[in-house]
Amino acid sequence: MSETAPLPASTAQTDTSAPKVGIIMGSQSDWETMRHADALLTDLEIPHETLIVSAHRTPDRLADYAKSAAGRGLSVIIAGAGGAAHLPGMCAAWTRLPVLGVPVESRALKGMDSLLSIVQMPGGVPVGTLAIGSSGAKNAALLAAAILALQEPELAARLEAWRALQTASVANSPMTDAE
Ligand code: RP5
Repeated sequence: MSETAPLPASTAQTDTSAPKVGIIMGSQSDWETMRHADALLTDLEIPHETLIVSAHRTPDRLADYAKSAAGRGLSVIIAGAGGAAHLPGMCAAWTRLPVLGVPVESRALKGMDSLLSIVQMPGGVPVGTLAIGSSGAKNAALLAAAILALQEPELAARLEAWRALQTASVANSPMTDAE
């Protein structure tokens, strides 16, 4: 997994309107995974922001971010981290907003450590845990879109169109190597 993919400037907003979804990640090295959530939210025209926020290295930044998120107008937070991945859970501890956790694939344990760190929350502090890696990041964005679409008919239409395109892209039968 590349650790050199460029991350937009911290606190960068990818839309000029107020962000509705916050994508946070524990390290620059998580961007290669989390960029898939960023790309999908951009495709669906959902205002969002991307930041590096580490539960361990920048705990005050995490507390400030999570505590202010609802007041700033965010509706959903997507939090991706790897290894001892406490970011989604600690974020959920500081906010009532839905938090979607993405386990980043770690080098040592292939993301099993990340997954188990995120999924096994105590009752009372929920984190919606996605799959390990880029599929999880992509699906976190789709879930965030589905949550927002409950209140936004135009977004619901864009989400349905995205799904219809995906369905149409699946071939009826596999191609052989010769084709
Ligand atoms: C976690 O530690 C991050 O979310 C990242 O997945 C992992 C490794 O971070 P780096 O050492 O690459 O910065 O906090």
